[in-house]
Amino acid sequence: MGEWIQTEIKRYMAGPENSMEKWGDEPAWAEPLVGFSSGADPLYMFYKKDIGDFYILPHEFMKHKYRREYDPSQLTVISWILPQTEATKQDHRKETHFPSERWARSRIFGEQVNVKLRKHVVEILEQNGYDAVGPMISPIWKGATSEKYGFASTWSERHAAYAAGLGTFGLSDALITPKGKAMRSGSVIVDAVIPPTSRPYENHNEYCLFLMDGTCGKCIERCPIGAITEKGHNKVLCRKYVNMTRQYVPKHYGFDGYGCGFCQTGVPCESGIPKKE
Ligand code: B12
Ligand code: SF4
Ligand code: SF4
Repeated sequence: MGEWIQTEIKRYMAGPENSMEKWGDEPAWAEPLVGFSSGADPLYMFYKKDIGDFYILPHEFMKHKYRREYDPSQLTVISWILPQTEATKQDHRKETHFPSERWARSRIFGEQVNVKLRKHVVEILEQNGYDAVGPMISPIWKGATSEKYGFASTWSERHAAYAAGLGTFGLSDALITPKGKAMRSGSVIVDAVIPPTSRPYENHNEYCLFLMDGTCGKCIERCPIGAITEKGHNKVLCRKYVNMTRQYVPKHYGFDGYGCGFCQTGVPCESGIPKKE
């Protein structure tokens, strides 16, 4: 079943829905990575405890949609990584203050593709007799503030991807995956048991050169507002900067959009797991 889902996600992303909505049929995303974690993985309970009580567990999302109880061990969280394309990364590396058009398009039209993919995965699973829910398209997903981590929400796509063996967190907070951290992610929960993908790491910061060895720190230099320091990522400054681009994007590219993500391009972990020098 895992293979079927993986093939279906890749097939959908190779089709016409994966679009920048400009430049002919240019895709918004490169080929996805897919991983699985169990709904009973102790990490999910850890997230609720560590991030905040508002965090919603996989079986709670299912219960809300179908109005019945689920055994967490009979659920699987399907996670995917949508890597930025070479064209987007190339354009964005050159920028230092405002998002390139491709980056801003992947934020808006690319996230619309991500939403359609969540809906598509739910739909094919339901058609095949399974219950399924996309946390980010569930009415109970919302933003929230964590006492420990500041801006957060009731479901974090990156934490699900971490549980599914798809990557570890870096100094900038972004998830570094085998296809790098220039990416967006998504997930869907299903009432089926799919063998979990193994996690080839023990530590949640294992792929970040700075957090493991004190080297690199290139994302600190890439951030135009000093939101990343040796102490980590300042989300308040970051959000301010990202919001500031809401004027630039419509004025220069002609659509309602925004974005920043300089810390995700032009850095050693942009397109893969960085190697020690
Ligand atoms: C709120 C939010 C923001 C906030 C706060 C970001 C944040 N760090 O949480 C602001 C406005 C600042 C923001 C900015 C951006 N965002 Co945003 N945002 C979200 C959103 C909606 C929710 C995130 C959330 O719930 N976080 C929960 C908190 C707890 O996460 P955290 O603080 O990072 O978690 C730390 C702890 O858990 C800690 N930790 C401590 N002990 C342990 C132990 C273990 C075992 C683990 C696993 C972790 C852990 O490590 C983590 C990282 O340091 C998600 C969508 C989603 N639902 O996931 C997108 C999301 C995080 N954003 C995304 C993107 C792309 C961006 C921007 C690049 C904007 C843009 N598009 O141009 C910037 C980049 C900021 C950055 N440096 O990463 C992507 C991230 C992709 C990636 N490569 O990692 C997401 C996942 C959207 C998506 N669908 O892909 N965002
Ligand atoms: S650029 Fe370097 S310091 Fe920053 S997250 Fe990537 S590996 Fe870590
Ligand atoms: S998204 Fe932009 S403002 Fe936020 S940390 Fe990255 S480079 Fe800095």
